[in-house]
Amino acid sequence: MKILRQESGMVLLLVLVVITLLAALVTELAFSTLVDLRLTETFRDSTKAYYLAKGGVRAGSSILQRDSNSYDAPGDPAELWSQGIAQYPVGDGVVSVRIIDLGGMINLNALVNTNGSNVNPTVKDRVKRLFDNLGINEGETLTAALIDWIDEDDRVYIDPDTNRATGAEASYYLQREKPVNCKNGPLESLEELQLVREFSAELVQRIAPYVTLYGNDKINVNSASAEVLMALSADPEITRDAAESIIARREKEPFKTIAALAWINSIPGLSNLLREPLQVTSSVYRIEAWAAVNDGARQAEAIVVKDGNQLLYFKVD
Ligand SMILES: [Ca+2]
Ligand SMILES: [Ca+2]
Repeated sequence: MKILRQESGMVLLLVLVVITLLAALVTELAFSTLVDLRLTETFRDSTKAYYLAKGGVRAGSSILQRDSNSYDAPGDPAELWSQGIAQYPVGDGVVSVRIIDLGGMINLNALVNTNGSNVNPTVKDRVKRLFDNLGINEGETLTAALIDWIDEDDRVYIDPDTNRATGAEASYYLQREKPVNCKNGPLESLEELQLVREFSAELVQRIAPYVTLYGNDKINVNSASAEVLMALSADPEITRDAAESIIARREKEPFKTIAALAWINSIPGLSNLLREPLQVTSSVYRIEAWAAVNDGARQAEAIVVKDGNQLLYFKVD
């Protein structure tokens, strides 16, 4: 019965996708017939791909809206959104869609509360541990620099644990060879991180799979990577082995409640991990869509809040 339900779910999903994409194509065709004679083939293909990629994002958000169960676990057969769409033919093009759950990543903007003044100590420790676990030196300095970049004030942050002020505010950023203003507000893109003191392009690339700029300070235990799980607790017993055991367990069956995580009794340090802010759902997702029509190819990216289908960010390249 379970397999049958999943198959009919899959058919429904594809029908939904086709309807959405055809709607995108109709819009595109109304435009392209007008300009067909005046455009080069390449530009016409690229324009068609543009609308298809946008349609792909719309299809992705429709798929996400269909997810109504009580947990979010990428890779679980019941989580149709996580299967994405690979090379789906539409008209004379193809479109692919990928939906990424951001709830298992550490939200860097949660280092500072939303009014821009108070540091969240739980997230601060988490970010520091992530740097340490990834073998990145000066985790304390990097974390403090991030806090000062995001917090609204101009005072260099003093870490209460070490009593050290290793961050940087306007006076540092304005004296740089290429002066910039200290943001004193939330990060808007991962590229922006390269402006923060001591953050190189390589470092940003290294942390990118584990961090997000959206959501709250809760981590979805159904989608967190081993690196993120290890960064959650100060307990040294939450080793890579312990994190891998949690991942192996959820691959058999996703955690439908946090209590279900507590039932695994073979993991050392689990009781300390359970004191951290955890959840089994995710609210924010990134939708990536690629479309190609002959030689024209475009890609679109959106960040959406599943509840209420709220769009936080959208870009087509
Ligand atoms: Ca779900
Ligand atoms: Ca600041």
